[in-house]
Amino acid sequence: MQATAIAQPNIALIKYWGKRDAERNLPAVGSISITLRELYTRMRVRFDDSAERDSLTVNGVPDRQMLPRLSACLDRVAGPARSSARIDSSCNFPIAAGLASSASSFAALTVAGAAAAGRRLERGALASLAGRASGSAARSLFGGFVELANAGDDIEVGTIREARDWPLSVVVAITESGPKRVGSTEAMEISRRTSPFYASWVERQDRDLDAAREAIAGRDFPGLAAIAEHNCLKMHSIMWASRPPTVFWNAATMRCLQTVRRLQADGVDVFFTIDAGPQVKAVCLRDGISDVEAALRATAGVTDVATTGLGDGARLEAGA
Ligand code: 2P0
Repeated sequence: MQATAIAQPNIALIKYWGKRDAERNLPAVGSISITLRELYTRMRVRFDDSAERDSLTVNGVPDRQMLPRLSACLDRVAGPARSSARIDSSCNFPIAAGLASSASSFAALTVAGAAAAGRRLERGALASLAGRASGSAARSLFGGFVELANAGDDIEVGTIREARDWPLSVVVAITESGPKRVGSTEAMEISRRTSPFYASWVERQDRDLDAAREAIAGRDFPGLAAIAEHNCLKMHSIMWASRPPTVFWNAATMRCLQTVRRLQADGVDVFFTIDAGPQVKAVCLRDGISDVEAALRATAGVTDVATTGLGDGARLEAGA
């Protein structure tokens, strides 16, 4: 009746933005991500017949705001007739600030919830369930380089290259630690309804996915850098052109981009990507880590820098 799981966030190199079915939370486009190693969410789920309703703590503090989404996820994982659940979550990085905390949270919740309910599910089935709660969470079920594709009425997710085959690093530059102003789900919907660029984004995504897959297969860093930066800037352009506009960047976000450009001009293998928040993720090869860290740390407005390699998919915690 109790299980604990751990999951890491993932960073999309080819982004998911927009839904083809809001009810089932199916993405409009495929995506490719890398699962991180050092940042994590740990979730403990305990089904308890004596509890009247679900409860949640986040880093030890009771939280009501996130609870309805977590309860709905557990209903799908364990069935609506399940007992009430006590959910305890802890996270070693800022929540809801564009660092994919929902991805690691729902991936860990799905794995822990299924185990606590005694359900043995394949990883693909767990990914589908996690994806119903949060699209990007489906990718955190897998490690290394992960592709999420649309497949009929469902999604299909899997590792396309192991982390050890191409051990990239990610330096995350934190430019703001508060929660974001607009949630991804809402921003995506505004983009879909109002952005003049949305239709061409959806139409061109397969080409970007092909280019990224090929670059990953060939460990072609400049190739992956070019397509990932292009795809990221395209996603933000859609939002900038929506009504009302969604601008997740701040001045330090832009300065980090300039820092990455300067590093590239100096011959460092590095590229940037930015998600639904103001943080900048700089992806680099191991040799470049100290240069990238130092340059981002020295960038005005950067409050912290965290470096991580690539890691594994969500899993039950040993002994839990
Ligand atoms: C991604 N993002 O591919 C993209 C890039 C943010 C920017 O997936 O509505 O929390 O819960 O399915 O997964 C963040 O959105 O959205 C996201 P929902 P989610 O990583």
